[in-house]
Amino acid sequence: MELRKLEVLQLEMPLLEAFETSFGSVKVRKVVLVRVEERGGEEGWGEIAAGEGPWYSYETYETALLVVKKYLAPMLLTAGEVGARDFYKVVARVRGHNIAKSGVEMALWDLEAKLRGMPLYKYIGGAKRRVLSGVSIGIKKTVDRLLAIIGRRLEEGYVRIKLKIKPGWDINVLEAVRKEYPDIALQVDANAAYSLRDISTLLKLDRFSLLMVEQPLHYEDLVDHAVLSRKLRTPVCLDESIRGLHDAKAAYTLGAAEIINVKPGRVGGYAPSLAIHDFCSKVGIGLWVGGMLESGVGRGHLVALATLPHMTYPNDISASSRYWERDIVEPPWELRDGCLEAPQRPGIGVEVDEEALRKYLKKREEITAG
Ligand code: OSB
Ligand code: MG
Repeated sequence: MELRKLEVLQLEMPLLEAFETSFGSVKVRKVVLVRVEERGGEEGWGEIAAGEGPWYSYETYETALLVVKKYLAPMLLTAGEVGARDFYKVVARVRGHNIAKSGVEMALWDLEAKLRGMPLYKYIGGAKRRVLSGVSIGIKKTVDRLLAIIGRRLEEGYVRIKLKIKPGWDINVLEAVRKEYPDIALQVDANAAYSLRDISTLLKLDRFSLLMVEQPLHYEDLVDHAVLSRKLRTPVCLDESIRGLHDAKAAYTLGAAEIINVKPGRVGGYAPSLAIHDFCSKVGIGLWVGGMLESGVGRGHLVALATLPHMTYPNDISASSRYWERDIVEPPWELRDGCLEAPQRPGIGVEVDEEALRKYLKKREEITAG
């Protein structure tokens, strides 16, 4: 395919409920969408899931916009005939900035699948249509409030609950949650809030039959995770530390993780996600798909990825109604029997709803082949 233009759209989407983690709180999600259009007029959509500030990652929605507009888009628009698989050859000079790259790369995959008339999940080798839907619950003002929210999410049908933890909001909270809900599938995510000095607290996690503990230690430290992983019975899952296949291999060699959370944004899109998937399925590291409060567009890509055969744990891919009053896609993502279903329509399989988009749109910029 040959691209005619690339657009970046900036949206502000208020979350139904503020989302608080060990690194901060978000009430209004700054969503950045990428729209690519080829010469024949077909379009593809991607999402840049960077945060507002450099807290989860060094990238922010503003650094990502800069990198897309100044480097990635000009490289792509002058590359002539390109397939989604060629993206990393075309932008090979650009180091890092995976979240920015992923937004563009995923739009190319959506477009390419549409041109072939195929649902994206089939195009990438998905093995199932229904993906298990878990929900990630932020830090709350009180434990009672948290217990009430867990109850509501279980009623809605989510198959697994993930709780954000940080020093002071951990063992006490888990004791209360397990008292009320002894048997639910439960895991925790620290977003790098602990160090090995907290080992006595971390070892107490073994009391709660958790599916896993996600990113307990520093976001760059595989060695300390390897030390912890040998001492803890609860499986260690890495999120922030895995920025690509190299990190997954290093984590495996060191014994730093039993499980990896694949976020296409963090690793740079489909090509790196597929590489990590194939490696982990070969060496026996567990996998699932994480989220970063994406709109319905980004969610479509998460669903497609989660259909891969080795994605076996429940994913952080919740229904549209968990995040937004009104999502920007038609149809919105809905939970059925604890799962979201990959659509059979071409590409990500949902349409961007222009009317809903206008409600949230702050800025739309176009970069053309010139
Ligand atoms: O660490 O998994 C995380 C959201 C933003 C940034 C980091 C994380 C998260 C979540 C939310 O846990 C998952 C979702 O999109 O529902
Ligand atoms: Mg995480």
